[in-house]
Amino acid sequence: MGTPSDALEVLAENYEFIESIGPCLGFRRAASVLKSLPAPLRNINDIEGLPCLGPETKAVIQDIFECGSSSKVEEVLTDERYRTLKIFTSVFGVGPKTAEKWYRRGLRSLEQIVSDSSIHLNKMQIAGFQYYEDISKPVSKAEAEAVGHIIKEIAGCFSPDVTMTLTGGFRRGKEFGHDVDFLLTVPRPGKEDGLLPAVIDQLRIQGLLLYSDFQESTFDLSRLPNRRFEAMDHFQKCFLIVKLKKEQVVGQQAEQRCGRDWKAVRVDLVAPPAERYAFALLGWSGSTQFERDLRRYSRLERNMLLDNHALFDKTTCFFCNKVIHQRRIPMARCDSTASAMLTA
Ligand code: DCP
Ligand code: MG
Repeated sequence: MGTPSDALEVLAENYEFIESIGPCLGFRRAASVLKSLPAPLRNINDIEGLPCLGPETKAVIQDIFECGSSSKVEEVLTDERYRTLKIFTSVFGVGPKTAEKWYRRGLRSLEQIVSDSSIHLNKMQIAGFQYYEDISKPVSKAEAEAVGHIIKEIAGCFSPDVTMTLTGGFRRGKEFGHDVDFLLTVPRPGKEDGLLPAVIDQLRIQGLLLYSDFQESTFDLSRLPNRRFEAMDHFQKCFLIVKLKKEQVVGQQAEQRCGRDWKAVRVDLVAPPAERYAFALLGWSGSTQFERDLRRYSRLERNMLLDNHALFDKTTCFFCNKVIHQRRIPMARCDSTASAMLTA
């Protein structure tokens, strides 16, 4: 089963599949606490004084130390529904809701899905199945860097002063990831709008584009912050599958696959305006749990709102710096700014 944090991740995922968000987040947070320890737990006494570990979590860890595994976790791992949803959600473009729908129709394997003509797959899911063998395998750091060289070269032709950063798990020092995330921008305001379309076009011309889902920017600072936190930011972005040739990877880590000399790799590109780059970089560096805790800390401890676009001080107007006396919605703007915006 692996480590106690792996066990807690299994329980979190199972709760995610049944859309039970509270327990899901509780187990995820506990797993993060264990992962952040300087050394692995050696016995049950090591958890004394650790934050965010509730009684259920403690019971799971205790079972692991006393019996070698947790019966609660074993039960989940052998549960047909959990196992099936885990397989279905491993396909790019398939979330828990779709997986659940397929499960309810009695489907249990990926083969059954692709051979069932009554199932309508969207463009993303078709690509997910088409390149499943490659994109369900981890991407190595060398592969991520090789993708980075290709994108940087193309983006550099669009604008020589492009800034590009490898984000996500690789920025946190991970050796493997499920995809490769990059942030790109150019200094001249507005010019970033043309950046991702140019990169996508050039990848297509070079025969390296296997799939692309481009999303226009809906970023408008005057409409932020939102009252409800949104998982996705409003910057221009694209979700891609690119062809990475074996010879492009330093050390040739990509072994020959089925006689092919390339591997399909999932790549996310995000292009915020240069003046928003720092916030976007913070938001895309992760981990998801760290981002969640950072936003929570901003809100509860600092009376501020943090998202991928900005840090809003709830006590002063974000636009003119005047003190806001009354807590109002939308927050972070004073009455005069709010009415100026309404009449604009
Ligand atoms: N992110 C977030 N909230 C989400 C999804 C993502 O804050 N709901 C942020 C944190 C992630 C980053 O975006 O670290 C990149 O998303 P990925 O899903 O690619 O996650 P990682 O790169 O961390 O993991 P992996 O190594 O599996 O790609
Ligand atoms: Mg990633």
